[in-house]
Amino acid sequence: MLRLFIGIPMPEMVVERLSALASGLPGARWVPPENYHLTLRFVGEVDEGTAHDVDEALDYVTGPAFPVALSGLGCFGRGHRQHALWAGVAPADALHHLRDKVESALVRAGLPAEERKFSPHVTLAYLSDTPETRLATYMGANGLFQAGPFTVDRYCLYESVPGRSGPSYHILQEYPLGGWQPD
Ligand code: 2AM
Repeated sequence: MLRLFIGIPMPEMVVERLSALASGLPGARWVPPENYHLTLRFVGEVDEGTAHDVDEALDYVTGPAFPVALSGLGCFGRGHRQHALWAGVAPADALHHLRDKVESALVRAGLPAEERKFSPHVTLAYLSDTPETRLATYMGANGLFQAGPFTVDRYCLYESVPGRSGPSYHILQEYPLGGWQPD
């Protein structure tokens, strides 16, 4: 079985900016910079045949390249149950449009529809028992983070491989954007 997701890698200049945020928060398990990405669609565990179908479906999903900027930091969870720290994405219709096309292609390929709302983000850390006061201080210093805009000219099929010090993400396939478009 393969654990798959579809995402957008971050360019080097954004990786550098994001990795500069990775300190000063007790209880944070920082995502290694090589793992930074924006998830378009989580697929989960599938067999090789389904992985092949997913790849084939994505081959038909294309569109223009588009700009994206990162804007602000946020957390999933509430109060002392905050569990993930992320960089948000400035509103970008083209990103939602691409995500919708990917979603339709996967459903056509036989995968169940995604029920969760798309909330684009780049996860920076997973938190456990981070004191609320420390998180508030960190957000006060870094919460208005901005990076980009950068051009999204491809998206990727990733495999998530579990490891002792957390998962590593491998790009299995890249799908270019901005090439020739049919009328
Ligand atoms: P996260 O960054 O918010 O943790 C690989 O695990 C990617 O898929 C991560 O970006 C992760 O989101 C996302 N992911 C993991 N499990 C998921 C799930 N059950 N539903 C949606 N996205 C998931």
